Amino acid sequence: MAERHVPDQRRYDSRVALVVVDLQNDFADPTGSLYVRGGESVVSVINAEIEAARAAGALVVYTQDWHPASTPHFARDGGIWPVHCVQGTWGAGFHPDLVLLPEAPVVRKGSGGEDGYSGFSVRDPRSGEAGPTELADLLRARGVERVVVVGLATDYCVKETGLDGVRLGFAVTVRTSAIRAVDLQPGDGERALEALAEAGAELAA
Ligand code: VGL
Ligand code: ZN
Repeated sequence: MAERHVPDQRRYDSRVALVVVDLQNDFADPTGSLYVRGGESVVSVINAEIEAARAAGALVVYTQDWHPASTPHFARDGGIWPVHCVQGTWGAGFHPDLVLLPEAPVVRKGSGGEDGYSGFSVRDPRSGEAGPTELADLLRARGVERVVVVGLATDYCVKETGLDGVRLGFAVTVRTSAIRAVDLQPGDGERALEALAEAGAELAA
């Protein structure tokens, strides 16, 4: 059963940002190369959330997994994932039903061949070297104190974005009705939520 989702406009004001994680065809379309089961079903939930944020004057930011054609993130180049979200391809594009606010920033991660699980940082899978994306600066410049995280996938990019958000000093809310898990191992999604709660993120349906 899907959880009931109530877009709550009271959650949003100018110190809150809604971060929409990787609502891209390869994850959200059943024919996508790294389809996350139920991914398409969060789009309408997220659209309602975007509208609530917009109406309250909260910033909306979209992230995109944005890989080069060849990267050690992909199994064929030594990593673990099927080829997905290659820059400029259909799979990397936003799901066609997702509401895109024209003025909203888009943060692309992984474009230099790094793993980009978190919207806040990227990491070279070979050297382990990590570096920030523009997301934290962008939020701080606007006085954002809390991020509401929605999107795909619970056990990778949603989890790492939420954990990084906490580490960087933001209050973090994860909306559990607006996320779905890859679940490479059964229970990965549940364990991700436990890790987020343990780190201090708020879990809200
Ligand atoms: C993701 C696996 C590989 C995600 C990205 O967006 O959660 N998962 N790359
Ligand atoms: Zn990826």
